[in-house]
Amino acid sequence: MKNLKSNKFVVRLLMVPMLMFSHALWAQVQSPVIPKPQEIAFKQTYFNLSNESAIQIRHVVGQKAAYYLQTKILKHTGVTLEIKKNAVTNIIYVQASSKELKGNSYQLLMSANQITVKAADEEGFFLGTVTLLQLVRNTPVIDQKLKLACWDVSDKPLYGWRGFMLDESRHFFGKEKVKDILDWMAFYKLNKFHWHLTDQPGWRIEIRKYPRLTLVGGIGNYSDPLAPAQYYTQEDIKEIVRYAAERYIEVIPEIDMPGHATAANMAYPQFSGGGSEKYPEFTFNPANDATYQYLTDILKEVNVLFPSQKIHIGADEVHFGNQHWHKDVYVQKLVKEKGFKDLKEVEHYFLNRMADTLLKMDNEILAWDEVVGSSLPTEKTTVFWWRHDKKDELKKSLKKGFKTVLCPRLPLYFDFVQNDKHSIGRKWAGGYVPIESVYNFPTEDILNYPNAGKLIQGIQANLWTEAVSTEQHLEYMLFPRITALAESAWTQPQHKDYSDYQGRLKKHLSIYAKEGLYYYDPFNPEKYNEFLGPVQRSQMTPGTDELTKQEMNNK
Ligand code: TNX
Repeated sequence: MKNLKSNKFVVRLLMVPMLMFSHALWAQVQSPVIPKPQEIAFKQTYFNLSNESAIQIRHVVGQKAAYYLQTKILKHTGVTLEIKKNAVTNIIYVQASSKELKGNSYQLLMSANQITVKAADEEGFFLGTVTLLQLVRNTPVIDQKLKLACWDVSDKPLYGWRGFMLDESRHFFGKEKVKDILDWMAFYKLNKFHWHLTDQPGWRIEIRKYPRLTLVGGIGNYSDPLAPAQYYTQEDIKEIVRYAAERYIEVIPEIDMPGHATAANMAYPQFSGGGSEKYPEFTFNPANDATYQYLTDILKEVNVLFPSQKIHIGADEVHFGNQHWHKDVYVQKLVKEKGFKDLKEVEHYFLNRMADTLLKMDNEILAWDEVVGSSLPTEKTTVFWWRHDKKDELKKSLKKGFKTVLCPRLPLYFDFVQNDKHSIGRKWAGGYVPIESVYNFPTEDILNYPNAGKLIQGIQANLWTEAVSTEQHLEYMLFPRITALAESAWTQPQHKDYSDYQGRLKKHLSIYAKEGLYYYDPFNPEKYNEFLGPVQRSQMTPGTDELTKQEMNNK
């Protein structure tokens, strides 16, 4: 008896190192998933995905996700998955959740003969499916077969606003590129596409009531003022909105006002409020009633095209080009009548009137952080904090009770360079945007501001395109920083770990290489050179230190 006991003891003793050893082996299998899920554990087994596998939909809310999975698996692996009513083995179930899964949370449970996606709603199913697709795209395909490592995943997002903004006024990229970006956004669980469609060089959205906005205002771009008109027709817009919606991405248009209006003013000069020497015809006229009718008509069309019930009305940098307001008889008359102290009050008057238009259409008001000092209704307004050097504006936004999205230049402007040696793109007093700084955002000080927990909706990266004129350069600025953005927006800070992320990132760089993307490789900066497109440094006015200084003086 005694002997038996001690034998058992020896066996146990032997098992400890054996287990430790096998555990160490398994531990080397690293999850490739970005953004990192809340919980993910390796199941020490594999699922063979092939044409013999099938999908079974156990609840109607999983239907769209199942179709997305089918088509994406075909696209990326060549494997054809059928949807079957009765299949017993080697099956992917998309099934309704047990009640405990709320909102966008999902579970992905994998074993050698079945994979189950559980969620409470359509979006949750989609997000779970995306995690599975990341596993698929990180697994080699041999003869239409994949040996998928199995994981149990339980996941939900940190923030509801996981955004990316693209400026297509400065340079126009077009539908196909935008769809490509939406695909990558979906792959990284980003869910808000902020579309900057109007600015100085070009107006890019068709408005039926005012056709000259695109026919005239669409001419030119930042590199070439005479480039033929480029813009999105209303049909194009609907196509993009639909494409995004299939990926659970909401599209938010930005119609910038009262500044950055130069292109519109080329088309309809009667609504111009003039500009400054450096920024001619930069503003809409805030003292002309007809301007409000005109802009309201425009926003009414925009509202129809975008189901998000949110319109971003810019409101940034008005002081760059409102000097003419000092001389304009109508503006001066308005100032006297209303007893305004300065042009800032004129700006607020303009904003309040445009906010009325949006609120009447049941739209939310979105604007850059210049509106923090205004009296816009806090519960209906979201402020985009972008001036990283003005943390007080962020504090004020939160203090006043504005919903707030964080998108500070440093580190969330993707038109800033990502390597000190790079020169095509912005820097701010020597500061730039390496991937690690994106990963480490938001910093603790910000998260501890009063009301931060309640009012910060999420984070967003902005890609301004003064210096970005080609698809390849766009890719270079976006990849791989988009992965750090995604993890910062999705993953709880306590689960973030830069060196673990770097391991996963390497796997994603391989996907980019396979897809032929022109990406920046932070592990091997010389791999692809900074892209030297047609825009030279001397042409990048708003990106240069010259503007930086001006901005600093003005603010
Ligand atoms: C500031 S961010 C701008 C843009 C420029 C960008 C360049 C903001 C609200 N305005 O008009 O494109 O800097 O980095």
